[in-house]
Amino acid sequence: MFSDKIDLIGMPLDLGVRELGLKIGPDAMREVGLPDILRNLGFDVRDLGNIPLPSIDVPAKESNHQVASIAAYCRKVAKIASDSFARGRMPVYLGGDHSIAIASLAAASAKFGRVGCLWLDAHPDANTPETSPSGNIHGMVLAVALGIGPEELTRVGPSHRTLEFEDVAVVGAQDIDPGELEFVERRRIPMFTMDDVLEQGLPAVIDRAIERVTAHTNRVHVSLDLDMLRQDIAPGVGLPSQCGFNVREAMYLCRRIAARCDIASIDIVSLNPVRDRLQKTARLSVELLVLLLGKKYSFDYQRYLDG
Ligand SMILES: [Mn+2]
Repeated sequence: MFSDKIDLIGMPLDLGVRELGLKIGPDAMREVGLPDILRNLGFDVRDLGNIPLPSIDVPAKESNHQVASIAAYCRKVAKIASDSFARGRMPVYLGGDHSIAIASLAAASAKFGRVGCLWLDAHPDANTPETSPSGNIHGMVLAVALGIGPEELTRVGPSHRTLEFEDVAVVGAQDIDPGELEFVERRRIPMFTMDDVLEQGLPAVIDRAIERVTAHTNRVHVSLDLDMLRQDIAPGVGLPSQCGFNVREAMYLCRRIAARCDIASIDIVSLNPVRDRLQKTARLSVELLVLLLGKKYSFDYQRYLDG
């Protein structure tokens, strides 16, 4: 891990999908105690709060305006994160929709040069404006990071792309649009679906993904979309799925990444408290984040200790 000094950066961004509830995702993670949990585990934590969204009033379907707003917002957050890096601190981004990764990848590559990226997600987010069935930016973010997509977004980072094709791996994909499949196949991006996980086993899959993202890079950015989880354990996301990772698998995945990657920064995205039940998803997201940081925390065990 890059540093045990953590900067929590709330990004209540919902312009990439316009889904009611995403805006309060970062606060839901704070609500279950994230900053103090990390402090009690020995981390030096600064909570930079929620970075305010640009005030806009744009109809949901006018995606051009969303592109400009998302680009401006991500540029602003990337600057804040660059300051964190300059102070030797590791940014942890709390979303918000997956568009926040445009900011985090821009900041990581500005700091470390060539970075790898583990895209842990039920969706490869590899659409372009031409292929996207919904037109939602959150489904185009990985393509944008690879330099393909609306120019305003691909130019948020230090160059026209923040990732090289050979430095990316998608893990946990299950809902893949035809255009996305063509995108990842044509560019030979390893995409490990849940079927691959079933057939090859999770340890083999994650190790191959880690090998790929560490081979030519200085650091790894981990972008965790909570919709990679099964809906019964993580109902609080926009697009829940029945076939995602269970708790045991997700925890193994995070532990393995922590043990084998030199992590630059982490996104936790798609937490939607409006759809959550009894803060289940918020709690699990905190437990997974702690594992990615190389420690362990269990809400159940803590409750037992507290009597
Ligand atoms: Mn995603």
